[in-house]
Amino acid sequence: MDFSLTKEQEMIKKLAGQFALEVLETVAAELDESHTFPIENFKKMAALGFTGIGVPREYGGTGGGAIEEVIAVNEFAKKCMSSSAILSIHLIAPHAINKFGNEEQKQKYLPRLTKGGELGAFALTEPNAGSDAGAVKTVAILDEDTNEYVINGTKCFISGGSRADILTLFALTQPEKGLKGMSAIIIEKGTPGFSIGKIESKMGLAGSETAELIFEDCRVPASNLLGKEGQGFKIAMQALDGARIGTGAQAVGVAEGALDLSVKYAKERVQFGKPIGTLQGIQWYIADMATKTESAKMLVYYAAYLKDAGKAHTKESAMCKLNASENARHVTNMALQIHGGYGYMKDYPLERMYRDAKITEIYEGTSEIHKVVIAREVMK
Ligand code: COS
Repeated sequence: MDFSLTKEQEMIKKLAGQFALEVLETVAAELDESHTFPIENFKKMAALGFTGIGVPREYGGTGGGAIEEVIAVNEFAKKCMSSSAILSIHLIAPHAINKFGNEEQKQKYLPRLTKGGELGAFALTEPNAGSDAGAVKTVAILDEDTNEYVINGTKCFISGGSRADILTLFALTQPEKGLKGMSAIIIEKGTPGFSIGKIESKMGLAGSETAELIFEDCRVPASNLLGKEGQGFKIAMQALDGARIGTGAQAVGVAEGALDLSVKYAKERVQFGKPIGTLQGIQWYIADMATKTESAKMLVYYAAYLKDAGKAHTKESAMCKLNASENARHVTNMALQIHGGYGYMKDYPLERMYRDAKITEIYEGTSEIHKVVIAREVMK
């Protein structure tokens, strides 16, 4: 068993770490304060090849797979969770098109979503279809005269949805069949009948815009169907199996960032005449944080390895996301505690990291849903 990274993976780690330090960290607090989506930084990610990870070079991507995605997302999250979420969530669209799209769709959309710097989004959730993703009500009915789908419905909580250029939308093409009548459709920004509704004000992850998307008699060519009619739910589930590894990588990253800051602070902060890091109470915190983070990381890498090896990874992706997200909440909480009053102040990044970490227990499927998925897989 070899745990070392390849030369190329080491290079990605170095580049991502440098970019996170020099570009992402400098704006992290400001994005959080101003609730601004860092579109310019997203373009820079594209120029460096991060937005094409997992997409073959012939379609404008940078190759690699889940391991490379984990490395980049993880490095970004150490410094700015919003930016890491933006990359991780963006990648769902090109990965879904790469896996389920036909040749024409791949050639049309992938170069734009990779080196082209266009943003992708994944539009599944609706007001009454959150954990119960199969309860989607948005419809896409084929108009046989024009060979277009006519889409009507509302999506909510769509990360990056207000900024996305190309979205994978999940809608019922045969509503009478329920989730078996769900299909995946590619839709572009600016399509008549597609508008942006409410932009949410959130507890954390403020740099990643979360939006309501409204479809009113929105027409898209039938050729935008991704995969086959009725395959939509399975496409969504498989896309989430991959995306949850990315969320695990975000969670590990924010925990590592919080641990790094805590170690530094514990060495520098003097109380009772000595650095607080010499106190056993603080050392126990640090030991717990490091152990939780390292074990979470192992599970994330294992799930990524399985995905890249083309092996089943539904269970491991759910496990790594469940474990890493709960760990991130614990670790950022302990880090905040070590920093005491300073941790609670906005002058320090800990309170932001704590708020940002919380979302990893909710989006891409709640912890409770992951337990359902894991139990089903274990008891198969
Ligand atoms: N990969 C491939 N197929 C899958 C799958 C997966 N990971 N998970 C389920 N399926 C298939 C099932 O095999 C079943 O197909 P058949 O009828 O042919 O056997 C079909 O999809 C329906 O699956 P199931 O009966 O398990 O659906 P449920 O309605 O019980 O829902 C859960 C399954 C709860 C797992 C699903 O709704 C879910 O993941 N919810 C959370 C959604 C989420 O993560 N939202 C976040 C928003 S996106 S940011």
